[in-house]
Amino acid sequence: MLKEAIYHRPKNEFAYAYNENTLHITIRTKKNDIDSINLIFGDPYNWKDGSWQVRKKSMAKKGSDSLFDYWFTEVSPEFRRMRYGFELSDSKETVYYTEKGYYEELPLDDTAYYFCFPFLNKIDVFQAPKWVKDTVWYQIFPERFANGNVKNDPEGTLAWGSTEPTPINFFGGDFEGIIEHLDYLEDLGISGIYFTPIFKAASNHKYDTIDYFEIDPQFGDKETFKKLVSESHKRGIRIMLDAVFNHSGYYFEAFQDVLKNGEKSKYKDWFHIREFPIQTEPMPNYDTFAFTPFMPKLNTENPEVKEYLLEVGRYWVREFDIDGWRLDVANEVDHAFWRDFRKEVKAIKEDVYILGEIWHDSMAWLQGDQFDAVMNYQFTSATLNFFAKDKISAKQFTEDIQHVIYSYPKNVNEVAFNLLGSHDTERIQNTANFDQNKIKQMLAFQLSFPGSPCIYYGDEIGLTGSNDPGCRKCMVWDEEQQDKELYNHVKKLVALRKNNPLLANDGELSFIEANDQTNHIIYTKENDHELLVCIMNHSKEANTYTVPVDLEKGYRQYKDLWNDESHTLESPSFEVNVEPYGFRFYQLTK
Ligand code: ARE
Ligand code: CA
Repeated sequence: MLKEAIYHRPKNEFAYAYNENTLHITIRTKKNDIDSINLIFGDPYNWKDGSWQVRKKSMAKKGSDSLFDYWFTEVSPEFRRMRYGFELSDSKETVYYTEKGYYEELPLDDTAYYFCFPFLNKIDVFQAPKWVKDTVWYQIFPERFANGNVKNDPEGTLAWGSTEPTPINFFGGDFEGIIEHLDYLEDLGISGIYFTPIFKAASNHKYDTIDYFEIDPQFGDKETFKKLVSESHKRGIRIMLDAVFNHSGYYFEAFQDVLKNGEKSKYKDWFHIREFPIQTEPMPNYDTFAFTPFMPKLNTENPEVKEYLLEVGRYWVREFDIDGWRLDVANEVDHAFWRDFRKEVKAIKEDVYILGEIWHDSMAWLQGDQFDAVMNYQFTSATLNFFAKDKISAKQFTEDIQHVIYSYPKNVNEVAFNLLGSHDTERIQNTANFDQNKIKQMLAFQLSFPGSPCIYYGDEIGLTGSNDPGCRKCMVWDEEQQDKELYNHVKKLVALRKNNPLLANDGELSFIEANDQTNHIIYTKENDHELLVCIMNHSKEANTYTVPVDLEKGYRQYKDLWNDESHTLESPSFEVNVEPYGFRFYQLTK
């Protein structure tokens, strides 16, 4: 038993309240090292004859990444509090692991030995808006989706799609264009739109805000935006805006005032200015986003700045009824700011979704007091590495993706913003080297995975493009030039996910096969009456798989959800032949 590899902490993804009365407990051990684990637990105040009263519950090996196994169980302590330890056994020994270390015998004379979940306070339970787990997002970069009104086009606007996007060119996309195409989005079946910034700014991407309370005139006015929100809501589509609070734009009034009045400016503490006079070249002498002089970092610790930005957060929710905020460069803004931000916007609309843009481990922001989710680029990279780039094998993929899952609590994973690409990354077409079968299979994976998936505008019709700015091409509306087959594929996946909760967030996910010879994976999701079996054949050969079924659970039927074919189960397994880069979803019922 490799004790050094065993890890548990009574916090974060290892011990958390899943809901008002259930605790989830996870312990990590070296892969394939331990045979069984029991959770030993009790109420801290429950003593009898000088001995602490405990119970035992076996833990299940939930999954593994490349180095570790993860063991899991859930408990609903009667008085919402618990002390606990672990009984671990391999072929040679059984030991007890507690907060104070390892013991050969269970110490029952003092609860101070044990891990402590002091009390399950309802207010501390991580709670994201309920609608998010049933949402399929669509990301729109407003400058490039559709031009519905040439009168608001910025000077020098180019003909739609006439040339490649550059960091500075404009094509005139706007709200009227988006409203005209809401029926298209409704037909696709999506239920939320994430817009990159729409507030007044100088660039085509609008991440350099000039005025947080104004819509950029190239997109339209506030009335048109209201109409966009209400027309979307009518179609069951929620709206999320991008909040760029880490930095302002160069032409933001407060920064302009500092440029003009230097140390005398009443806004001098709104930014992080290292010395006066301010210089932008060759290097800015104030903090910025990356080293971009036209994006001065805002001092969110300054109460005036804080109040100003909190009002921005409240204003667009209160006056325009938006449903979510995506927070730009969220990890470079202080935690205290985000805690207040959450309170303020949720006080106006309880079920606003707060999504941070963080590309790295984000547990620190996902404890219930700050964000509901982060843009899950960890999911993105594992998924692209396997399905699009062929950079990793089947086994490595299932280990990498499980690593992502076991980094977070389950209620966090249910609302994770799972994307394959965005305005900051290469298009999936390019990443997959334009292989349509691989792309279709990858989309099938994304839309059968827990979380809240997002489709980047145009991916559904085969839009191409390399990294920023290449990935920001004008949407193609000429149907002759759209990949209709891909569109129908995405549409069908979205509908299937909506109609089969197991394809979304219902049930327990397990990876049951990952084979490097045949390069296939099989994963399942199961609730108390149904089992979903997903098979992905990521190889150039057709392959036949034998799917084992536990007949004792009473499964008697299986249905191919994609091809809509039902079969009766006669033996404890069934055989499936899957074409190269094909996939299957089987629903097993009793
Ligand atoms: C422009 C040029 C780029 C150039 C860049 C360098 O277009 O080609 O590389 O300048 O200065 C916005 C615009 C961009 C613009 C940028 C700066 O959309 O077009 O780029 O402003 O003017 C990190 C951050 C993450 C950030 C990405 C871009 O952590 O927050 O970098 N993403 C947001 C938005 C962007 C936006 C900004 C921030 C600024 O989504 O669109 O850019 O408001 C690794 C790292 C990550 C890193 C990621 C991507 O995985 O771990 O931390 O993200 O790569 O680089
Ligand atoms: Ca326009």
